Amino acid sequence: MADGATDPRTIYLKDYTPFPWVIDGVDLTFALAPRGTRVTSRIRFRPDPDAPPGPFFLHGEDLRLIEARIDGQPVTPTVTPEGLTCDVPTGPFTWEAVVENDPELNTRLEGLYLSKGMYCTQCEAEGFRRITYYPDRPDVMAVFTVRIESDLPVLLSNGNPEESGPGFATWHDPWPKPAYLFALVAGDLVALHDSFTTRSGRHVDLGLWVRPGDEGKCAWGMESLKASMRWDEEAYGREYDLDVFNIVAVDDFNMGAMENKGLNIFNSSAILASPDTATDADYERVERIVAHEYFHNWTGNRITCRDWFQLSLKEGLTVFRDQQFTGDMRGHGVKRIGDAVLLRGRQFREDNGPLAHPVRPESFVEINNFYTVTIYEKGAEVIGMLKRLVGDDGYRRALDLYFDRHDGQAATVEDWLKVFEDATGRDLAQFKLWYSQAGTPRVKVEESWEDGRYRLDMTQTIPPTPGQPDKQPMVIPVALGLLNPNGDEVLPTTVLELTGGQQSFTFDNLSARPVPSILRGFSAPVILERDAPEGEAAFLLAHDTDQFNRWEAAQTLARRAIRARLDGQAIDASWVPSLAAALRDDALAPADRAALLGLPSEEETAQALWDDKRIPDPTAIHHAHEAVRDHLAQGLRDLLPQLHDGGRMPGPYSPDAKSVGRRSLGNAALRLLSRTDDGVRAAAQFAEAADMTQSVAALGALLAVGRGEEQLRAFHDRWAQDRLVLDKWFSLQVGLARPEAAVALAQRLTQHPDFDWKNPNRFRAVLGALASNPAGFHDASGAGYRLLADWLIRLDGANPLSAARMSTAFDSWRRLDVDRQALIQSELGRIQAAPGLSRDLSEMVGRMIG
Ligand code: 0A1
Ligand code: ZN
Repeated sequence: MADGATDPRTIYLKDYTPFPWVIDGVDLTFALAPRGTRVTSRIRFRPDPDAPPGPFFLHGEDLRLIEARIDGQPVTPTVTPEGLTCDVPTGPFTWEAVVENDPELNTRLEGLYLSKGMYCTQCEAEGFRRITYYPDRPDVMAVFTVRIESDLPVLLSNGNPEESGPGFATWHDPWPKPAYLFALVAGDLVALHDSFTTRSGRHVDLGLWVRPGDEGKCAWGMESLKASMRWDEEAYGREYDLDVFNIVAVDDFNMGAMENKGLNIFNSSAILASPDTATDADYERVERIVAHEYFHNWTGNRITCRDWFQLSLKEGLTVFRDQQFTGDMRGHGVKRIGDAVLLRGRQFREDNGPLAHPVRPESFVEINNFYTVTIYEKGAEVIGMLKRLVGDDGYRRALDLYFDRHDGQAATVEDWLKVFEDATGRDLAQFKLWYSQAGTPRVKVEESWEDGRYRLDMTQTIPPTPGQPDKQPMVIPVALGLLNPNGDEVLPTTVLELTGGQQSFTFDNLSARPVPSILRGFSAPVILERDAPEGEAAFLLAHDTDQFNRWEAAQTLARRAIRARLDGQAIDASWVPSLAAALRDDALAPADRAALLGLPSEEETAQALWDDKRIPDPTAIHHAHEAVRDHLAQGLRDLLPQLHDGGRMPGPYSPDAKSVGRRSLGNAALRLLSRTDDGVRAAAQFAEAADMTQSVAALGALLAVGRGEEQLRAFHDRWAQDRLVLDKWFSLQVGLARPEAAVALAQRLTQHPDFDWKNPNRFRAVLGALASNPAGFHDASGAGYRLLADWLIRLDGANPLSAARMSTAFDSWRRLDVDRQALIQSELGRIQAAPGLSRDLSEMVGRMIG
């Protein structure tokens, strides 16, 4: 890793050694208090006959050790800031400790903390060591029994409830688990209760716990949970394995949610939804994250990771599973398009910058910095490729074997690939490079046609990344279809396996030169380089049978239009008519048509320019995108009103896929319409809106054309008491602000009485939204950089994990002009020099500076 080599705190995959003891049981008692929560632990250790002996070391951070005993006898361990060591007997022994910590002072939101009077934990990745002394590593799995003492009415932990009475409750989790899956919640909470019967007949009590007042926002989360439970049984044969499953919503949370065994804890933004407060996108996000966390019960919890280098083993696989689920629920075509947009916008950026790392990193300083789009989304892509290569049946056999062979274990990427080799007989030695080589492969395709023979010559190159100057060719599944010039498909989708640096594929007996549809379904996370002949994209937009590539053709045309504007050239006159024809095609679902209206992001344009050895100017890119939108709005003027009207639906709000699709097409049309109608339709929609989807879409359409002041005020007044909606109020205006106004606005909003910088959602709603407004953030004055750096330094003192995550906004600095580079470098230097900088943020800045 870039800077890993020089940081003495670096941890390496190659240094893995097993823990020398096995744990036969853990008993924990929590006497909860805002300050001085007492945690009493009783842990039964036994030497592991399979592991080499070593020193007895327990992790522990920011704890006050009150007393420690071994087999009942007081001991005096050697305590350091990272943990403790102690002389222990050679045989089995019982360790007991009493420690104290202060949830009220915990602003990091790792370990045990208080959020609005509610006790809550977050232990992944290394938070348990902030609760008590423990071998806090994922390969140490144990059965936990937990007693919670508190006057709060609701006391929850993992597993099944045992006893409870006034002021206490006990929980027992029969499934051995690593400490990162531990959870505890205590608060004045109310629940939506439901139940689920597994296919083998186990009755499971389901509870979704929220703060009083949020009861009305639970139904969708519960529906999503039941759908996920059913789906995992049907698609993977996986049943739930406890008597209860609880979900808790918490307002202060660093990430989306956490898969603690039997007690998932959610950022309230990822679980609460009601028609008047949540948009279609929020509903989809709730459904996806509920599924993701639930699916972890098998991929992550029953089978966990040997060490944190294997993080993608659970995350890549669980993302892949949630993608399959969402595809089944909402349509595979749109889902794949959404995933590709995310991958290109964020993962390709990461892969091609200073933070690039393999799906399985080889070193890290702070593991929290590796919960990345590469580990998650590229990790999921790697599994998608594996499935494409071995086929659906092979995939299912391999997964059955995986669950069979590794249930109850802490596994590795090697274990994972081995089940595929054993179940399918395929050699995956070369495929494994996807786990060790960082960087986005580029596949160059050239074609030739002679005597009825069509040939595709493919070349793959993988650019150098930090610490990896040279790369070997990988296995790249390239899904291909061929079309006749009349539009008929002559070769249905076929997966070509590109394994060499250069390789040719030939197709015989064709009556005419075909039109290729390459990388169908985005069959591999690569960048396709090809000089397509004139007219090909428009042809594919009209005829391709592959939904993804039909969309891709529209993207290609849009990219060309953007490029033309950037270079001061005229936009191809055939673009709008060919797009209009597709938009009129009633055979295409509204959701698919909405996707066709989406332009590539400004970030994607910047990447493409950089690939062409040009220096992207965020301001110029923004203006080119705006001009292209104006051009579209003009060209589609006659069609847009009817598309917009189609999104208006009578009756109560429903988040089903069909309704969402109609609204998304209607609102995509509205966005464009507002450029030519003085915002009249958007203002009307805002005034009439009966749900948050229509309201936010209208407000966004107004803000995007520099209007909406009055509506913004009304929106704030109406929703001043709703934290989640207020987050939207903050982020919408910053994200859509004109480039020259964005920084000043963000700055002003950080002074707003509702700006609560210690709440990660609110911090992100302002500073994250600024970073997502590239032309605003990259304002040539450097004011955006300064504002973000100021706030990162401040946030780092309270919440290093979130500060480090947000710092990635700077990771594209090398592709900017020298003036902007100098401005960012000076801000990164300023952060680096800040006194008491966290390990989290210093690692990120170090890697970015390189
Ligand atoms: N495993 C969770 C992600 C997660 C990671 C770290 C957290 O806190 C530091 C919280 C959640 C998931 O994949 O959903
Ligand atoms: Zn996950």
